[in-house]
Amino acid sequence: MPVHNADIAAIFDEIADLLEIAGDNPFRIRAYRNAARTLRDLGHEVSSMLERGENLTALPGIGEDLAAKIQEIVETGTTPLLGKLRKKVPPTLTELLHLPGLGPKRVRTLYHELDVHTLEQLHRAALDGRIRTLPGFGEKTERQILQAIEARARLGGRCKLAVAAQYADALVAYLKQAPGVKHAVVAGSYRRAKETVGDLDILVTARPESPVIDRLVAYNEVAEVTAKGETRASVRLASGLQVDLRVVPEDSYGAALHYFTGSKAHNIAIRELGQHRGLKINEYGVFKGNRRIAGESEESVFRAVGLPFIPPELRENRGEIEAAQAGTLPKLVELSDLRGDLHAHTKATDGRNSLREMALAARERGFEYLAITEHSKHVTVAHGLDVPRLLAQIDEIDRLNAQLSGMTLLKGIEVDILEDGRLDLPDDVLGRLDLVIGAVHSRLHLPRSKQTERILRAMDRPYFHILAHPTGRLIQEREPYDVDIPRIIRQARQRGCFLELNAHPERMDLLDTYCQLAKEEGVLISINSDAHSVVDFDNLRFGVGQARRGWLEKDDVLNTRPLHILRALLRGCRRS
Ligand code: DGT
Ligand code: CA
Ligand code: CA
Repeated sequence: MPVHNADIAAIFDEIADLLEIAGDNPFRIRAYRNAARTLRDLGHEVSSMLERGENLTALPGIGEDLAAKIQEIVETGTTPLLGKLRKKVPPTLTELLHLPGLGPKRVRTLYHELDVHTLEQLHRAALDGRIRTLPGFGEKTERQILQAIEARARLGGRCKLAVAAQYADALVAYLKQAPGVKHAVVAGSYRRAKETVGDLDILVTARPESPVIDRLVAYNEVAEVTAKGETRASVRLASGLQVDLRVVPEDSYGAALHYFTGSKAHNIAIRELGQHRGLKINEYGVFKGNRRIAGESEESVFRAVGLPFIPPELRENRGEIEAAQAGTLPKLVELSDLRGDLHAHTKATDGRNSLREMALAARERGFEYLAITEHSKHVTVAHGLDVPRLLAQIDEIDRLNAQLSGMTLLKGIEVDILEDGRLDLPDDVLGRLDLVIGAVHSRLHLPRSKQTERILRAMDRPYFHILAHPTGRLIQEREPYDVDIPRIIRQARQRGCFLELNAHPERMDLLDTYCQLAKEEGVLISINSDAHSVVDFDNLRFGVGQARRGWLEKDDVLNTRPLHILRALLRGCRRS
């Protein structure tokens, strides 16, 4: 089985986790974490680099020792160090480490004092009220732990969209190589750009004799075949992702694509529309009696029930059918509408690339502008900027802008919103920037009224343009803060400022339904990558997907504006 960068990164992360629990040297732990990140961000497979005889130490953060470990993993699938560490600490403890509020020290205490080393045991201990009795834990921590475990259980085995995309792209390309295959596409929640997917529903059109099902079963990442028939198969990949494959004849393509794209609620509503017209709709076509009247394309299916084409992201039966009937479907924003990105980090804080590298990569993508928005000093883990370092970066941006043609760097900051709603840097400094993004990174568990008040107060400061990742949730890791988003959206409208849709795969924050609300209130959304390296701009694709699920059009999105209009809009949110 081939070893992908993601597999090696997962091993390094686990090593780092186990070292942390064992109380190892922080520098060593950091080295493994950085290497994991390097591997995940890399645009090509290290296994191919090794095949070509290239030296891995050329990669950032990879020294001799790590290069040797990578080689070992590529050759054998693992490294003895992992086995050694797993003997020292129960490997299930690493799962606990990823719960909010649980650092290595607390995980060690749970293990030694309560003999807790699995999530289930932790859940049990929290339910029994045993955790609050431990030194340094308390009732609040216990409640947090309980909530986090329950949030995780609700999400079950779902996979983040950006992660699913890595597997989907490779698998579809592979299936297309089977003889007799015409179309191969991923339908289901994936095509609707849901933030997480339960499985991949792959639809293939092929000649009846095509060996495409055998080809799927022979895929080298298949771990288990759960069903196999003439026209369908289900498998589980080594990554845990489930795949359903359906093969239909070419003339059913549209009907099958519509059916398997869903959502189920949308399908049922469309089928009812058909019934009123005396039509039967299924995955093979649209039928009047025994005669097939449509189904070769999705358009033909919609046309048969008197509707225009409805984009997949809208198919949730949340008003799209009524809008289609009324002729008021939105013309959804597209990736190519974005003229720039308003949230990015560099090496100066926790990013991986230099200012120049980020600027050149943005220009390469055809961006007209890129805002550099480092963390402020309050975020010490990210080495946030204080005033002198920010001023130095402002000068550096001025110098770079003077040299660059065709792309403008905007001077920004992702400034921390402190607990009382003040910002982490003084107004006279913020006033020198093009753009101030405010973000909550601490005290995430304030009661709803306090958390809301804190953010509203920050939005009232003289320099405040965009609220970053408004709900603070991390998919499958952390629930949103308890905060009144509708109230914040109304305040943004009054103040003329903006909300971010953060396209980082773990965030995808703002949620689609709130995007819709912002649109109704006339508050523009900025679709930002929150890039920490040049490859992160790729994530904008998923941010746009989420924006489309939120019914956003080009004009509803701040960073579709040309630079001079953007500047005017930013000036519009200044207050004396
Ligand atoms: P997921 O996988 O949980 O993220 O969500 P989906 O929407 O991909 O759901 P999935 O994989 O169970 O099924 C794929 C599509 O197949 C679904 O979106 C609509 C269609 N479908 C599945 N079951 C039914 C059904 O009972 N009735 C109808 N009308 N459509 C169905
Ligand atoms: Ca699915
Ligand atoms: Ca499925």
